[in-house]
Amino acid sequence: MTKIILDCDPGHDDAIALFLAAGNPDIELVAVTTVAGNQILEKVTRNALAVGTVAGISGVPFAAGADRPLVRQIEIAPSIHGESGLDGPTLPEPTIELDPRHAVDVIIETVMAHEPGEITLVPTGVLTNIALAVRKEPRIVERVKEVVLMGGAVSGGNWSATAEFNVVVDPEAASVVFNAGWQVTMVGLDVTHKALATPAVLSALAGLDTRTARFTEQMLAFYGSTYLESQGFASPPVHDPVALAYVIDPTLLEVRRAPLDVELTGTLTLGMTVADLRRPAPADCPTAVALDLDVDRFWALVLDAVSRLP
Ligand code: PIR
Ligand code: CA
Repeated sequence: MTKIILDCDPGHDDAIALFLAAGNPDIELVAVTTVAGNQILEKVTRNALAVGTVAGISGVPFAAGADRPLVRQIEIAPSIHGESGLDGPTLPEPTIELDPRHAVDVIIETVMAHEPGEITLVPTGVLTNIALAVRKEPRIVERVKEVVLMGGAVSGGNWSATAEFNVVVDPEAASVVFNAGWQVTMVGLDVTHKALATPAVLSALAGLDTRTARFTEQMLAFYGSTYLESQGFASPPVHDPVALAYVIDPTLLEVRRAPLDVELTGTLTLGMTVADLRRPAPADCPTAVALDLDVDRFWALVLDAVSRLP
């Protein structure tokens, strides 16, 4: 069993990551924290509670975190995720109650209450909460097992020509996370753009007669239409569960250790993630980047998790 904290901004693909966490038998979800990103904090937090309710999650703290980046203006992505941040399905009235603590305190308290090497952080949104947690309690750095995040890209971008949304919206936070000294694996667009919800995936989903599967179908119908319209994808990339899939089964991804940093002063390249792949990484290099994905086994894992949920 791997214990994870999912720090997210649901978000259609964050919701599917939450389903994977809830339905996979090898993952123990110990906390869900939210951060402003795909939509404002209030909306993504509401969505997290509703999605957790669909999945039948109970006994897991859900806590709201940062409502804006460390330094920059907030940016949101309604062109992809809609006005609610999770347009498409009808959201149930949440039965999960929001934890009164700040997400940053939930992250710190959860990590410090577990043994060293027990908790894996899986950020699937902007990295503000994680950076704040490192600054508030630096001892989490050596206590966390590893950080496996969805964000960045070895090559290209989606929010600009050179930058990915989760990194460029709060690049200073990404800098803190990449340079903290803990093990960081960046699962970026290079691999998540292969995790496409194709017609074959949609029909497999349609074969699972559960409310979570129907909810997922409704999400993907909306998310597919916005991805087609705004980025010309025939099938939408389902980014966030790929990071968690790596935690569940590292053989699903090809990952290479490499020095990694983020551009904080560029004009055309603000938020660009730079991995140095020129030569084998030094032995003590704590960062790694994902380069390839076993697409069929990834979807089998996601569908299996969804099939186990209500
Ligand atoms: C996806 C996202 C933001 C913008 C676009 N265009 C597409 C969200 C996803 O939730 C994912 O975590 C990450 N940010 C992909 O860039
Ligand atoms: Ca996300």
